[in-house]
Amino acid sequence: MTRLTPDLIEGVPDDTLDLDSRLLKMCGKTVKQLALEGAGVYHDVDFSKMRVACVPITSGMGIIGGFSKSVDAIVRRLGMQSYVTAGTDVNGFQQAIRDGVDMVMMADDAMFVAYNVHAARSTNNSWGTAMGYAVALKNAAGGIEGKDVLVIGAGLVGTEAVQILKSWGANVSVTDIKTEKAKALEERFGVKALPDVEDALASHRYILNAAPAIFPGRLIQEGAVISTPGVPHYFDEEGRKKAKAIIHDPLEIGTAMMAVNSALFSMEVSK
Ligand code: 2YC
Repeated sequence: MTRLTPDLIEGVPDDTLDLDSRLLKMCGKTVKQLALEGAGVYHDVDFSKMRVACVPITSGMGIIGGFSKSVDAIVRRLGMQSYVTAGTDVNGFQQAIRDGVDMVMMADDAMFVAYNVHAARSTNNSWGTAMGYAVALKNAAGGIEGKDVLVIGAGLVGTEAVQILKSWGANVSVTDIKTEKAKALEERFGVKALPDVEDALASHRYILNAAPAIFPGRLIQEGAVISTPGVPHYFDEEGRKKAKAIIHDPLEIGTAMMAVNSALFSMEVSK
């Protein structure tokens, strides 16, 4: 699990990335539309009645400056009501429950969840990031069925992404510097493990990069569509020129996906 740092997320509250206009250009969809699609909903939903509490968690390596504020801003951009609890940890959780919120968002070093109080169910950020970036890739690629897709990274996000892309009928390959991790996914899900990361990248046009790795532009195919939640995030001049689309943000797509999916657990919405 790659841990965010304050500098990576400082622009999230004020949306300095202007993510929606970038996504509209690359995928033809906004963050909210991508998240709804990931939840199987192809029309707008009014989330204004959804009340959310973001609880800062001090365990492990502790609070990340700006993390709760960023989650709060992302959830508000979906149209939900949201606030960061004054208390942290169990204290903050108790405050949220006493306030009668519908959903609690909180993260320790290993897990980030959106907990729907009414449904007593949660969605986590590994699935949310995988789904959000898979939907973005599908839209940017103009559909993914029958297409060769490479997932880089057989960790928590890559493992979810492999399953999602396969379920959509893509020909999925997976690669990881720890080849045994990719092999394990080949055995579990019937996808193809590729031993050499660089060769795999150079031979694919559609890529979901869920690894904390930086790839030189010489490996990027002309016209590549790269959906890449991985941090640190960097593509050199050659890579940026050759790629048709490079879809990235430090936190928003995954958080929006998990918040929308969890909120819908307790909403009557036609699919
Ligand atoms: O500020 C806080 O409440 C901290 N406990 C938050 C820690 C988040 C650690 N996880 C990460 O940095 C990333 C997240 C985007 C989800 C997975 N890794």
